[in-house]
Amino acid sequence: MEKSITLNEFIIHQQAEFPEATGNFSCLLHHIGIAAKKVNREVNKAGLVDILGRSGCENVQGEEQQKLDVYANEAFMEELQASGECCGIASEENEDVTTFHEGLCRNAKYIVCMDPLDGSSNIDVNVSVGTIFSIYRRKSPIGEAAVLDDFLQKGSEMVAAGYIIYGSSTMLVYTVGRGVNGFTLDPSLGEFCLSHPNIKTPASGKIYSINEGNYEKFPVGIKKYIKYCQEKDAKTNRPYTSRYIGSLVADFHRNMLKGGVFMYPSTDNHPNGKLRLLYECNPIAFIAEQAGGLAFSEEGRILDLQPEAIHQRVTFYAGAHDMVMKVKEFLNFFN
Ligand code: AHM
Ligand code: MG
Repeated sequence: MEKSITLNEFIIHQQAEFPEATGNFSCLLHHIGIAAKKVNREVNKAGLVDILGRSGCENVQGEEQQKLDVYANEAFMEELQASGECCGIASEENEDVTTFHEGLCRNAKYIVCMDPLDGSSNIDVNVSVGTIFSIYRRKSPIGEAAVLDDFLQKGSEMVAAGYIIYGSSTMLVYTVGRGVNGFTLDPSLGEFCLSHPNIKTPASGKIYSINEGNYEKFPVGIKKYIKYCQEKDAKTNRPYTSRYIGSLVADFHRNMLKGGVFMYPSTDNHPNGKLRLLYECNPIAFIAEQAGGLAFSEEGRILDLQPEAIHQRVTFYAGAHDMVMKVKEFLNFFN
């Protein structure tokens, strides 16, 4: 039987390709893998132990039970700190950044931005959710507390980005800027195994993903693009198929593998779009580009945007190269 490559083996091989690598970064990724397994365990038993949205209840040990998004936040925060390589975390769950610069983390040089459980409203109805993360090198001196500017780096400065999808199977997908690789959790081994090496997204596809309930408030170019997707045209293989889960990781992941475009434009409730630049759009954009696709907002290429705040929102269009270019064409022409 062919032996599968585990995430840890892959990380070590990848590290060997960088002669300057010290192993610190590999250690950080290793701990992200552990946190992912912990969250996976809780997501999988969510229906059984009734911890869905029940913050405030007690479990059999008399401990307070937590909502899954709170649990995921703590699991990732703990593991990142335990790695000793992370000096600061910006999380969707925390208003302010958290910094570590003493003890184990005194030499830490990495910053992590994360959404520990994205799409968590989907948990109650057994729909896929995800974790999204991005990793940067700190700008401030090692040994001191990380500062806001460490977190407000452009996406193009990212060292690595990834997501975990807790779906029909659990997958960890990440990039260090040398293509995208996907690992599926083998529950019998308790290991992430390389299942999707060097993922490349098709240049075009048939899927468009957008919450059409917000149609009235979309920019004119997006309204026209939606009509374009629905029109019949044999040459361009239209009409396209509409698919929208409402879980960014799941929607993006499907589109990346099959070919499609994900869109979250400005709406009435969210004039700048709903998704957050630091820990949703930037990491997904890095992966999209590394898979051969594109990601931009109405202000330009996502990875070129200068962040101004930790929880900043931006409009988001990501996926297959030709489809994203077409969306851009519609936006430029009509708006
Ligand atoms: P969350 O971070 O509060 O879970 O929200 C982010 C989610 C994304 O996963 C998804 O793409 C989007 O919100 C769906 O929003 P909507 O329900 O407005 O279509
Ligand atoms: Mg989110």
